[in-house]
Amino acid sequence: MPVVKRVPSTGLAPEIGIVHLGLGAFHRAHQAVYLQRHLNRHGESDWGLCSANLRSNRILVDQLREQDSYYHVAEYRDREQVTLREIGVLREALYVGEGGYDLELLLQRMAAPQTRIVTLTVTEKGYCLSPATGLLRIEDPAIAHDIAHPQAPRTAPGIVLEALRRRRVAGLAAFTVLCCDNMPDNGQRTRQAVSALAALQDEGLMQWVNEHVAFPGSMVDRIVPAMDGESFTRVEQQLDCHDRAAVVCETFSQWVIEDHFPLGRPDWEVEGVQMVDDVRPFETMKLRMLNGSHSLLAYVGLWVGHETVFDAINDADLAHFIERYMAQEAAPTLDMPAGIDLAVYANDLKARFANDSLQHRLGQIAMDGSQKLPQRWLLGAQRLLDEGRGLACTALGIAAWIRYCTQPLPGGSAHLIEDPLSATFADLAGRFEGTSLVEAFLDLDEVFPAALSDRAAFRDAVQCAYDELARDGMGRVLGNFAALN
Ligand code: CS2
Repeated sequence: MPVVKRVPSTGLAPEIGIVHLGLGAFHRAHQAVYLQRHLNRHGESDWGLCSANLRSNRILVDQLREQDSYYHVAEYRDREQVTLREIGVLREALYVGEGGYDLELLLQRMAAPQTRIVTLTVTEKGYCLSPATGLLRIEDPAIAHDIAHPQAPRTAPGIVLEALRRRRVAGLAAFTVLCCDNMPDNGQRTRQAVSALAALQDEGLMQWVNEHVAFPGSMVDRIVPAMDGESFTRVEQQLDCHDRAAVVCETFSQWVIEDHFPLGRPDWEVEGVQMVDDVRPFETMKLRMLNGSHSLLAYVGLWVGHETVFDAINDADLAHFIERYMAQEAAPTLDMPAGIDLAVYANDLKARFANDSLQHRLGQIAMDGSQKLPQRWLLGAQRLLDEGRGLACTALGIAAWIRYCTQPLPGGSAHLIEDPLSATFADLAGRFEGTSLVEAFLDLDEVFPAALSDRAAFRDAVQCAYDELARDGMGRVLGNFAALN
């Protein structure tokens, strides 16, 4: 049994100062924890939190309401040490999924004078932007709905915009919009989504958004696996805590934020948040080193029969492959401020992946690949090619992803492809195979920017990796990498 350190929620945050969109496990274990620490330190705070679930999981919201919005975060350093944190800063949980339910309440909260910040964790696809170009997908039915019904929005950009419209009409200053999703230049991407939608609804509103709304970027990092039956049992038995809204995560946590909050913000820096002028180097580092490795572990690891990140990183050949990817295909594409040592960062990441108390499923990471790969692998790959470097690990990852999206795993039954492009993948799998299947995937302009897919060296590398996989199988291909040095 681990040694459990308990940290109760102390203090009171009667007023809602921050509204959050995307009440998932990540938000509960990241932004809410920083706010809770702020509250515990101050005793009283006007930065109480209201969080809304925009899609699935009405059950979570009901559960939180039953618990007065209190819940626990179990931060596992390893199997021996865990901190159990009580979160009381969440004042209200709302559900805005199918049927709308609390939409009006959410919009009222966002438009209230005391709300000064709106944060978001709605996943990459929640912004309705093309992953390759970052432009608003106006053909997306949910966006089409929001254009036709601006006051009853369904998408995150639509909800933010409607709340801003109400503030403008009421003569209130705009809240600051803080994106906490894993996208490059995420503040600008969010601005792009909201502003492009405004342009299609109301020109005057678009100008007001462009002039008055701050969209600082941020880099968020904490490994927070989705909760499953086993994690709930562990919380209940090991920690003696009955809480159906609990979350399990690692001890590590990082938040780097661009310091641009016209209506003020909590003094987050005291809790270790890095407030910076430009978050982009940090975001790019995390996306290519951590998330890029995660996606490789997922598509390659599932292929050889692993289920969790822990299993995959304990496979010596796969660990070697990831080290090689980080050192030769991710780190060389990064321009970091002085003082950041990428070799140390890479080692720390490997140690985090090897945390034996997290059941972080590779299948969870493999979801939504079309939305993730551009920023994790493809932008870096362009730079590798520009500089005449090799991209064998990245090419193998892409080949493994194509196979994952179109064929059952070796020895396994067909798996569910959870991805906004899953119907397209099924269509391509039905019409093509082998070389022409790879060609068809590389022609998906939503995923592969033309600047990359037009390059013969890139296409050849992916074709070659795909052929090698078909011929030799993943185990042997990984073995070949391991033999390289
Ligand atoms: C993961 C991330 O699911 C995924 O794609 O790579 O959720 C990852 O665990 C977080 O970004 C870590 O901060």
